[in-house]
Amino acid sequence: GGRLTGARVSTMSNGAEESHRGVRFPLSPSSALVIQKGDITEWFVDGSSDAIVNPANELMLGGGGADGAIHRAAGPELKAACYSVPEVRPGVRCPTGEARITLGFKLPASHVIHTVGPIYDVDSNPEASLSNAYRNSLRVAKENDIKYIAFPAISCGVYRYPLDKAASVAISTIREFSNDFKEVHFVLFSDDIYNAWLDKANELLAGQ
Ligand code: AR6
Repeated sequence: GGRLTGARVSTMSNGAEESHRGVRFPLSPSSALVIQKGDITEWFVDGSSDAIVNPANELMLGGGGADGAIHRAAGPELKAACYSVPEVRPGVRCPTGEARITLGFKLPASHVIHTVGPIYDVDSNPEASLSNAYRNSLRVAKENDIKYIAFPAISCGVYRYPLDKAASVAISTIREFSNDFKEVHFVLFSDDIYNAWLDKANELLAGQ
């Protein structure tokens, strides 16, 4: 599970709390951002309405990276559910910056929110597109009464978004929803991304 219960916790001078589960930054009295290393396909919060976010492509029928791992872990029902999402134009089920929700099937999380980040070198406004991908994922989650949500580093793999810039967009967009979720998690696959996110959160959220 992704929750911090039972963890050994130490409070840092900027108000963040660190434990073996990652680092927790308060966003409001009832909400926190949690940054942790790990595999997003394993993330869930016991007994709660939870969702993981899938960094997909516009066709929404699977791919490499986290998308491939999520589809493998969810089983073939996920691809069938994605196939049922109507195309908005040929080959496009989810335009860049938008989000769609399905169930999680064999995943431990109950829902998957599929979003499409920008291809950094191709998109005419990658910052706006990445911000929209986070914002629309959170909107769809809110509409579905999800209280715990986990993101990977959208666009930071195959789509080659620079890590420091991506961390800045991710954390500042999540801040817009500081009263809407109990916990927003980043589950990050590698040390370089985890460290980029922690540095940015310390810069943007210190002492809140
Ligand atoms: N858990 C958490 N993070 C992961 C996992 C995992 N299991 N696997 C990879 N990552 P990417 P994008 C990290 O490439 O850049 C797909 O083919 C990875 O290290 O998955 O948005 C889609 O179908 C990286 O930091 O997504 C699209 O065509 C981050 O997740 C395209 O790739 C995102 O990397 C989307 O590219």
